[in-house]
Formats: sequence, C-alpha cells, structure tokens
Amino acid sequence: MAFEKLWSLSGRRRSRLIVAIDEANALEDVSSTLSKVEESAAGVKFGFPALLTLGPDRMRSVMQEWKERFYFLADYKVADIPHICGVILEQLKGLGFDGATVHVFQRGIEGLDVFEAPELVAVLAMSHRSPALDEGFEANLAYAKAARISGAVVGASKWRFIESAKRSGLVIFSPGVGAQGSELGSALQKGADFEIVGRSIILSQDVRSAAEKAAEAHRRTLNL
Ligand code: NUP
Repeated sequence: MAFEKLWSLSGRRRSRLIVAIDEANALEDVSSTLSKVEESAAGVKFGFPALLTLGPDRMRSVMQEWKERFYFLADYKVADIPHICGVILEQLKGLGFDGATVHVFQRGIEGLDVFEAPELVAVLAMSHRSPALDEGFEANLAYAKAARISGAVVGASKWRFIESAKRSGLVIFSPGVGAQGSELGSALQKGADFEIVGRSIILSQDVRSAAEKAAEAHRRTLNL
C-alpha cells in the first residue's frame, strides 16, 4: 500500500498533520522542535532551508534517530531530466526520506531507472497563484496517474483541484493552511488527506500547543 508508514503513524496519533520545518531557529534546535510536534504530527517536511541549514550529514542522523516517529517528506520539487531525477531521488532515499515531491510538467518521470526511491508526490497545483501549473492540472493529473505516482500536492485553497485529484484516488497533501490564509481543516473537508503546516506552528510562541491545536482541528473536521 502506498504511504503505509504515513497512514500507520497517522492512525496511531489520530493526526493528518505534516509539519514543514523551514525556519532557522527551529532547524538549529531540530530535535527540540521534533519533540514538540511528536504527539500531534504524523510527518515532517524538510525542504531546501533544512538541507542548507543542517547539511546532509546532520539531516541523515536526525532522520535516522526519529525514523520510527515521523514520516519524512523531502520537498525539493525535483524537475530535471529523468536520469538526474533518479540520481537525486536515490540520494534523498539514502538520507532517510520516506517520500519526495516531484514536478511532473516536464514529463519523463515514468522512465526513472532507480534502484530505490522515496514514494513520489507530484506537485499538481501550488498554494500560491500559479496559472501555468493550474492550466495544465488535468493533463498533469492524468500523467501522474499513468506514471503510477500515488501522491499529490494540491494547494489548500484550490478546492476544485483537490476534489478532482481525490476522484483519481491520489493521496493528497495540502499546504497553504495558516500563514498562507486557508483555515485549518478546510482542505481536509474538501477531500485532502493531509495538511502541510509550517509557520503558523513553527513560529508560534508555543510550538507544542500550536501543533496540538492543529491536530485537534483536524480531528474535529474528520471525526478522527
Ligand atoms: O504549493 C505549495 N505550497 C507550499 O507552501 C507546495 C509546497 N511544497 N509548499 C510548502 O509548504 C512550502 O515550501 C512550505 O514548506 C510549506 C508551507 O509552509 P507555511 O506557509 O505553512 O509556512
């Protein structure tokens, strides 16, 4: 089953929360940050800020230490020629990531020749105004399905796209909640499976209770 580890942690914690850790202070003391969101989040998302702050060695050891407790999603929106996508995805898997975001508009993902890659999550619709991506949404969705990708990023405010990706059976990850303006739980209500939340938790004075509040809002929305 796709995203088995994520669903298992999600069930155990009654959580549909993935916390994006992009802020310097939270990254410098990353173990403390992880311990504050441990009871509320099923997953953690690291992008370039985490890699450029921690470096690959520290990132690997952090994920090794916490691998039983979080699903780790790599958010590098990989979009290169198939060979290089494969090289990058193998390296991300080697660092300890369980899943990784990829773009699909460039095509070629179906031809990846990789030994071991993280589970792929196609960026189908972003949370900001991104007309070029939105215009290609249905074609990119059909392509992602044909390429046997099981997950999709769809911005929390793009309800029509959430519904469409849901009908296709993809596991949907929605960012754009909190700091970018969408209400907690609003994407879940439209059919998203997980909400990716960063600054509204990480920059809070009390990270632990902000994460717990988000998880509670999700529990109420979905009756978890
Ligand atoms: O469309 C996207 N929007 C988005 O915000 C795709 C993403 N991957 N993200 C990521 O989600 C973004 O890189 C950040 O790490 C997180 C949202 O964080 P925040 O706006 O809740 O702080």
